[in-house]
Amino acid sequence: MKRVFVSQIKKMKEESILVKGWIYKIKSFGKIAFVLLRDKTGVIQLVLDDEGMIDSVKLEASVEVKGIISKNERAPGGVEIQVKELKIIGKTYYDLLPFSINQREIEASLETQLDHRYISLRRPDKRAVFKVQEEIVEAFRKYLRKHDFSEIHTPKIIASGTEGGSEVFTVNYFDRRAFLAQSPQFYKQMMVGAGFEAVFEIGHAYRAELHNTWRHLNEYVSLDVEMGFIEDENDLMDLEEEFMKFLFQYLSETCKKYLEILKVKLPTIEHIPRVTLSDAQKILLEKYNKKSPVGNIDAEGEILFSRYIKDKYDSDFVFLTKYPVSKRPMYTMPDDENKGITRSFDLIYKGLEITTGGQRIHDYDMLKENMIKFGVKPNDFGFYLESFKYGMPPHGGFAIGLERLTMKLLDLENIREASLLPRDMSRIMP
Ligand code: AMO
Repeated sequence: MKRVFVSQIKKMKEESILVKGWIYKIKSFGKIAFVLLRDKTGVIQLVLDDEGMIDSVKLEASVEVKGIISKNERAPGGVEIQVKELKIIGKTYYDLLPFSINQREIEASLETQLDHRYISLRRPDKRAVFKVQEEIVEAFRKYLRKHDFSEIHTPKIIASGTEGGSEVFTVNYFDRRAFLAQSPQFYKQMMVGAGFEAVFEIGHAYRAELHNTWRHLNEYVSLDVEMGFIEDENDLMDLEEEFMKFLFQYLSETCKKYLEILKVKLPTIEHIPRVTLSDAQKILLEKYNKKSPVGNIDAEGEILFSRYIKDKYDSDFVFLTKYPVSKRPMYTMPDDENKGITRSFDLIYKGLEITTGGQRIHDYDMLKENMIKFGVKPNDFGFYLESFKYGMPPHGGFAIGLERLTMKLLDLENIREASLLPRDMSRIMP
């Protein structure tokens, strides 16, 4: 007999079927028991009327069940299975589950849930986060492929940091020191110059940041884009804005079931306002008496400014543009109309930075000079700099943090909830 998934049962007639899954809930009345079986597609009620069978079931054991579909208005979903045969195919070896997963909420801290990810993810709502995340990645790939971007896979063991600063993990590479990539930055630029013109990458990024916060991970998934032959950074913001519109539309079509489980309603995106950093700082000072650090906006400022944008433009998103040279990496294109300013931007979503991007310096001499200005030795980035000797076109790009985007989209409180197996300062297991 062929296995039937729970989501298929509703459309079937009252016939014999085989289902497989886990025991989710047991309500036993001695001679009869109502048992919920859960598979990856949903939950169905089983009716057991054999005492031996009833005694054999244990929460979260995996089972194979043969029975007959029966419509019953009082059953969850209006349908149940009258069980004829039940076989335990995955035994359990516990006295008590680490925490109960079949109640309205899990009564365990996030840390405990993460320690037992294999159990917490058995809950449909916890898994739904990653089903939505899967579709975010799919939308990213679909959108960019449709616009003729090439998907690339660049190395994560690299010879030098890309983003400046000391937030880089060191690894032993045979008899040499190497680093874990903070971003595919140099390689995505090289691949634009190598003739692909427009590329994207979905890959892991590593940051040795000493931040144990609700919005930082030490390993995250970066959705990277790089595009050649641009006019300026506005081309990049246009691209990201169009992608976001596509994404929200795509998710509302593909993730109905998961968004419902998570009680999330997605708005449609009309237009994402663009505000210069210095204007945003002025507004924060005037409206909220909020002082900002030089050349930046802190986390509180991002939240306040998002609130202002929401009130004024009814947008959850805002591009902050034109960051100062001092706050951007050495590869960022200066703005020739504004001394000390770059052609760069951040995208803030519901009070959190989810993207950094900008136009890059594409001229060899200018890049070399800028490296020296930034106090980095051009020789240390020889392979990168070399690639600019052969007609590198004007280009730029951006990167979206997948977990941050997921977290804000689904109104989660902590970025760890949007990471299958998060890596933070105190966690490298499971
Ligand atoms: P940046 O360093 O700003 O830019 O990173 C881009 C985006 O990646 C996400 N992100 C993180 N997410 C979780 N935990 C972290 N520790 C973390 N660090 C960064 C954020 C952030 O906006 N090379 C440039 C991008 C570019 O210009 O193309 C870069 O990496 O969502």
